[in-house]
Amino acid sequence: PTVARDRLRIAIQKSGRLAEPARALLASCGLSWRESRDRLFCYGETLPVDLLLVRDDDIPGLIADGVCDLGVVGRNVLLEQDAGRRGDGRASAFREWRALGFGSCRLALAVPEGWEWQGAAQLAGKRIATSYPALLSQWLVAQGVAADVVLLSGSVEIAPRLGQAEAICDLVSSGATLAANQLKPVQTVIESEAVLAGPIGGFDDVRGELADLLLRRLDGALRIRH
Ligand code: PRT
Ligand code: ZN
Repeated sequence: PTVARDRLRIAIQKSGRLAEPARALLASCGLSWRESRDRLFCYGETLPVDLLLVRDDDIPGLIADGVCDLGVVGRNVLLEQDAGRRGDGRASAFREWRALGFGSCRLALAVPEGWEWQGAAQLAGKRIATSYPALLSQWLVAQGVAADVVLLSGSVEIAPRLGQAEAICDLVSSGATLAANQLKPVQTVIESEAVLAGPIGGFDDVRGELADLLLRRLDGALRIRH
């Protein structure tokens, strides 16, 4: 996709945890939009910076395909999809440009409360349920542990009770969901928060200047918040 474009297109989550904070942060950078009737596309008014409202899981691929220039997504999603691509022998096609300071959580291994945790070796030969197979597999390789990764797209925390797995690897913020399922976090795989994601390189048309302007304003807005 080498078509020169004169507007910047940013993908954000349509609904969910990151939707409102992402929009509010971009608005605090002086952006405003006119919403389309289908509410999937918001046309930039104060600056030529448009929004595309999508599922968070689609954001890295939209950047890789050049459909969107930038995106706001959890680092957990970005790293998982990057690890998945590289596992398939493909090159990296997106990276983290800025950490945004909201949507904090961690991808953690959790085991039944009754286990006396002695370290990663305890997971050898066990089944671990997760929605993050590439990051979990990478972590297991780094630990030198052979375990079975059971891929579930949701409700990972009930897998041990259902007998689908002995342990899980899932996002944790307050820890209430783990506790409600008699599980305890024992190891952090990655620390996550919402990030501004973009291509590996930059843009070679006017989008480069728009992105620079946005980054300057974003850095100012992030400094004020912290
Ligand atoms: O519809 P779409 O696909 O866009 O949304 P989604 O349902 O996939 O994502 P969403 O909105 O749930 O989460 C978006 C992003 O928010 C994630 O990718 C993370 O980067 C971030 N985030 C921050 C979290 C959490 N905190 C979090 N707690 N995402 C999910 N959770 C889950 C967690 O897995 C647990 O099951 O929330 C549950 C409650 O957590 P506790 O520990 O507070 O009980
Ligand atoms: Zn999602």
